[in-house]
Amino acid sequence: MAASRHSLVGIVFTCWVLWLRSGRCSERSGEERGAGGEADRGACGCTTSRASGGEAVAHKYSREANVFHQPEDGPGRAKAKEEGRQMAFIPGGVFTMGTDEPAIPQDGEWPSRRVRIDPFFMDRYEVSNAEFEKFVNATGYLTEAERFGDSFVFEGMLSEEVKTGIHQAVAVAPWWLPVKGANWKHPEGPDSSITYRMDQPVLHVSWNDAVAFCTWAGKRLPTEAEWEYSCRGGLENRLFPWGNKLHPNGQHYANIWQGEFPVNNTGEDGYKGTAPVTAFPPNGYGLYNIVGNAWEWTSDWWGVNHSADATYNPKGPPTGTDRVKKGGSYMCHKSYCYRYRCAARSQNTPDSSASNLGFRCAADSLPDYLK
Ligand SMILES: *[C@@H]1O[C@H](CO)[C@@H](O)[C@H](O)[C@H]1NC(C)=O
Ligand SMILES: *[C@@H]1O[C@H](CO)[C@@H](O)[C@H](O)[C@H]1NC(C)=O
Ligand SMILES: *[C@@H]1O[C@H](CO)[C@@H](O)[C@H](O)[C@H]1NC(C)=O
Ligand SMILES: [Ca+2]
Ligand SMILES: [Ca+2]
Repeated sequence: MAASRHSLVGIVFTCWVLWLRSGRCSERSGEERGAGGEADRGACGCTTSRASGGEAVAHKYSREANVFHQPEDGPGRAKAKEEGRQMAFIPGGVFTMGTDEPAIPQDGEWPSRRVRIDPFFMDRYEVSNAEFEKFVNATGYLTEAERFGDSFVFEGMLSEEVKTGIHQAVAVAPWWLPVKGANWKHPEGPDSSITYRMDQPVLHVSWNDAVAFCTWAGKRLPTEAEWEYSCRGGLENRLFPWGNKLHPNGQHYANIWQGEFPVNNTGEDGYKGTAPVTAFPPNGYGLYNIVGNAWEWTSDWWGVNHSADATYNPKGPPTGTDRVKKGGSYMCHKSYCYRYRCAARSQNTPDSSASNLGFRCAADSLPDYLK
């Protein structure tokens, strides 16, 4: 394994230490945000205030919310499948990128700055296993995790058999384990498969793998600015793609972690692992799962020093060691990874294929086959 691939563990470690220091914590609704001072915010956006019982209400509505957006049969299903091959038009405009109230200041979420974006197209959905398989069938492409022979997997997802075979572990971040044979076709190691998850996001793809797929599809990765602009769905200064409340009307709008992190994943949003890329309501631009479900790679190099000056189609630092990923994942909980907000960001080396990394593609104009 390349040494650079350990950066994931470094990030997890930093979070873990701060998490230990700041005490355990639970979800707060968006309205409560800002009430706490800087002092109660850990590196992971951790706070010590308690939840207000919203989870119970959310549980009541989660099935309905999910069923509504996953038509089982008939024209609704056909339409969803059709849309799966399409991209959303994102009108050009000016938006406020980042935030002046960073939940995780050291991630460089701040300052807020005005950014102009040219019109472009964005995949409505995360790239699914089925789409990635089409690419692999057509090109014979071998992902980096397949070539390296391993990838990091969340312990709670592993079988006892796989776990007993692992002797190398990261003592301070025990829930991430390097698993031999884990890759996009075997997300939890050799004894797992994607057979019944073809409509779920492809995982264990590196930045290089994502670029290869998008290029093959006549597309490209979005810049971080394009990603964040499309995440916001036309809303200004909101935490999430749909607004400021995590569970408006008690409904789940994203696949993240419910329960005590990292020991008790209750799956109140309907999913303990990944959800179909068509699950949950779309945002104002018709994008699904832009936060939650799989992390999403962007094209930019990572940097945390942003000018407050207005910019036009910014592309991040000209060079670096890590690439920006956005949107958090089904593993994210506020106590540890409050990164399922549009302004939030994190990083990985381009060759990292850690378990929850996925992507979607963007394009300046629609590829011919989609017209
Ligand atoms: C990829 O190829 C395999 C073997 O020929 C086939 O079974 C599978 O359906 C193909 N996948 C897609 C998405 O076309
Ligand atoms: C997990 O959390 C749920 C809801 O809080 C609780 O009912 C359940 O007992 C917990 N399970 C474990 C193993 O702690
Ligand atoms: C941050 O960026 C500004 C210009 O955008 C530059 O003047 C300053 O030196 C940079 N600071 C660091 C620590 O890189
Ligand atoms: Ca979930
Ligand atoms: Ca996502």
